Amino acid sequence: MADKSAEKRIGVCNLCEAICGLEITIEGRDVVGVRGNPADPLSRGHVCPKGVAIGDVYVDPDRLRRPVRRLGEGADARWEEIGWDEAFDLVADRLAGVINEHGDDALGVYLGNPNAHSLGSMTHGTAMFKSFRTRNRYSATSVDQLPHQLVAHLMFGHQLFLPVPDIDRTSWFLVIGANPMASNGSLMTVPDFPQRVRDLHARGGRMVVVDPRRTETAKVADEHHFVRPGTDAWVLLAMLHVLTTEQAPSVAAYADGLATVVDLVADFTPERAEAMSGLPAAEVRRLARELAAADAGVVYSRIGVSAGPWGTVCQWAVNCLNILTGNLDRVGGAMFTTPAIDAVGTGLIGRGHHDAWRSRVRGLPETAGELPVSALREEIETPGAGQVRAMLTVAGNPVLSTPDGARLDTALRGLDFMAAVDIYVNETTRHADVILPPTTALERDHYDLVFHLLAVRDTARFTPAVFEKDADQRHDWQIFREITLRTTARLNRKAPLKKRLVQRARLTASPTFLVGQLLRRGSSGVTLTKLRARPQGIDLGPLRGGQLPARLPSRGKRVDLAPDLVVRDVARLAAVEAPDGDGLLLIGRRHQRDCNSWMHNSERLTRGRPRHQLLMNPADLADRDIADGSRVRVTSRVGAVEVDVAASDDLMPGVVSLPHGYGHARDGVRMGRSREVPGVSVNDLTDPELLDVSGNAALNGVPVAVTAC
Ligand SMILES: Nc1nc2c(c(=O)[nH]1)N[C@H]1C(S)=C(S)[C@@H](COP(=O)(O)OP(=O)(O)OC[C@H]3O[C@@H](n4cnc5c(=O)[nH]c(N)nc54)[C@H](O)[C@@H]3O)O[C@H]1N2
Ligand SMILES: Nc1nc2c(c(=O)[nH]1)N[C@H]1C(S)=C(S)[C@@H](COP(=O)(O)OP(=O)(O)OC[C@H]3O[C@@H](n4cnc5c(=O)[nH]c(N)nc54)[C@H](O)[C@@H]3O)O[C@H]1N2
Ligand code: SF4
Ligand SMILES: [Mo]
Repeated sequence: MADKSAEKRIGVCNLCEAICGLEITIEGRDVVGVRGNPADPLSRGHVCPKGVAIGDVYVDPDRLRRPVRRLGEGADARWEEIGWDEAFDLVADRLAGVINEHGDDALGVYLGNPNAHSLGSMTHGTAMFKSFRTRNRYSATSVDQLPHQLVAHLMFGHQLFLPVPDIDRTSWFLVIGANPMASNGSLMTVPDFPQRVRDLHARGGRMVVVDPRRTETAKVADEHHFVRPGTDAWVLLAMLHVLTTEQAPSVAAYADGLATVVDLVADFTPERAEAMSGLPAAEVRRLARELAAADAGVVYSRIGVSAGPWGTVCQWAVNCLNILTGNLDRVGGAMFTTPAIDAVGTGLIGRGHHDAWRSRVRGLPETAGELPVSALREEIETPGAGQVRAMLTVAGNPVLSTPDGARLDTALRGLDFMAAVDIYVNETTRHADVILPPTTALERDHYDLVFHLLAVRDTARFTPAVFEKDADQRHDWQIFREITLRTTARLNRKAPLKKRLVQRARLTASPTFLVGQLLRRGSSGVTLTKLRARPQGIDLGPLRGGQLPARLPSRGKRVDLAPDLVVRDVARLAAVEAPDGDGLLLIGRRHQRDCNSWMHNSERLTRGRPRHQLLMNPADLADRDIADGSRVRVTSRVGAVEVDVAASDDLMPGVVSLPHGYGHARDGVRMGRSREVPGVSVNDLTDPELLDVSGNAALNGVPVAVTAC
């Protein structure tokens, strides 16, 4: 095609939380170039290999563009394209049928990670889920950041009032259980992490990493300490112990419960932390003192800790460390964003609640209306009133992403009906009777309602769709609207007419229209017109300190340093006397070129050295007479997998690591994907019985045995 037909468009990457601005070169319907947009005030030109591959999703011949209905089962399954109207009616008939016959809770829903990255899902998906009054609501939250949300709700009064590390101005940065060099940050929207670390060093700042693996982040840090998986709580509480015993602790006048915190950590000495975690007591003391002495310091922890056995206690301790050292709400510390659309302050997202009801079979508590996904399998399989008989999954793949996925895989076969809103036939959606595929990132308008809330700088950006959708495609918000309206119309128990009319009006307004309205409710002065004129984004400046207590969402504008739930769980922690067993502990791993369980269809992302292997310390291999590169059998309480092993000094002795999101060929069926990718699913080993007090899965620190095959 002639060069002059190439056009440049500004787009955005939705493949991780860094939300990089992109400059996309297109020729007709083809993406011919993707680069970071240097004019973007947040991402400043950054792009990673995944962002460069975003066009691969758009052109992928395996991607679904029209609804499909499944004929046959398992290896014999065939998919037949059907019309949208027929698909919507079929889904609505069957969902309403199950609800009418068996009650609201007979419908289970699961929301996957890409929902957070779609505007239409935030504006319309939420309304759809509300219209189903089921208690069987599940999402990737409970294999991820649930402890962060629960702690924010308990301490600050809102589940998404989350402090963000002010990485651009801090001088001392402690990273526990996160690998932003691979993940590009999480609950910290931080495009171009590598450059920001270089800047930190140039200012004379330090970064310390605590992780059972010497990760890519550890390698660019000033120091790295190994920690035994699942034992960070002892380290963090010992740091609090040092802070509260070496100086008279004080906190801002708006915080309650300091005396309780001091009591709680009294017995958590650095020596005890060393015995549990392997991190030397002298180092624990030094880290606490350095944090206290730093001009501006911040402790940051993520999924290595939140998806561990003590995620809630750990996130609470992280907040306490930042608060007791005066670093909360302070420049260079843990700060709160001031987004143009404040989903917290405006009540767009509810403040949250906990344990208002429990799961039917195991009695696990809900949080903010969701049950732990570790309970989903048993809620499908266990007969009785409230049993899940139909499922709706949206942008999710729980067979690969939640504990004991293999059993969930089997359980899904027993459903009366399943529908999925997804762009692929994946390991989960292959069980659906109908799949409804929405448009993808390049075909839809975007304003980020979630990740501006969590960003290291306040900015606002609206990116119109790069490509217009085909007439026979649907946006996700249109799919949510149709499912909601057609299903609720078929329910025996109808909402009052007025409520239904309001619902219809809300669902009919487009996400873009709603963004305009929401912007007008804020005080930033940013409007949709201004954003359309500057698609690279509008800079609203660095994070602002000194916002508390005015911005606190809690009633009474107080911080609760010692929520009851945490106090009780610290007592449970205190009763643990010694690390149990001396077997191997399994942890997860992310790679820069992976994207949870999808994107393996992109040839440019999957080429290169294989990265699906079980990583294991050479000493642990030698102990078991296992050769580097051979095949091994990994066994846990729930299952076993066979996989290639690779020796790595980067792993702490006693720890092995597998990435999640692999293991695509199940029962010899290769799903709707044409590319073959080696590897197994780590979640065939993780255990739904291993839970944090919040109900979040403890995916890290799973006891396993490794033997030669
Ligand atoms: N052992 C272990 N397990 C883990 C983790 C771990 O660290 N270790 N991490 C956990 C975490 S943090 C997460 S977030 C979960 C993720 O787990 P899930 O959210 O369950 O799964 P994803 O792999 O993100 O799958 C997303 C699906 O959405 C589809 N999709 C992509 N874009 C769109 C879109 O725009 N619209 C729609 N409708 N569908 C789309 C893709 O085809 C894919 O099938 O995995 C968790 N599982
Ligand atoms: N390239 C890429 N980027 C991604 C994703 C992806 O799949 N690929 N997924 C996105 C999603 S959904 C999320 S939630 C974020 C997550 O972002 P991160 O939290 O940064 O995720 P990970 O890279 O898995 O880092 C977790 C780290 O915890 C360590 N760890 C494991 N167990 C323990 C423990 O017990 N204690 C301590 N201290 N550390 C431990 C692991 O070794 C690992 O280095 O990444 C996002 N970004
Ligand atoms: S860092 Fe994240 S948002 Fe940025 S290009 Fe890569 S995947 Fe996309
Ligand atoms: Mo996640």
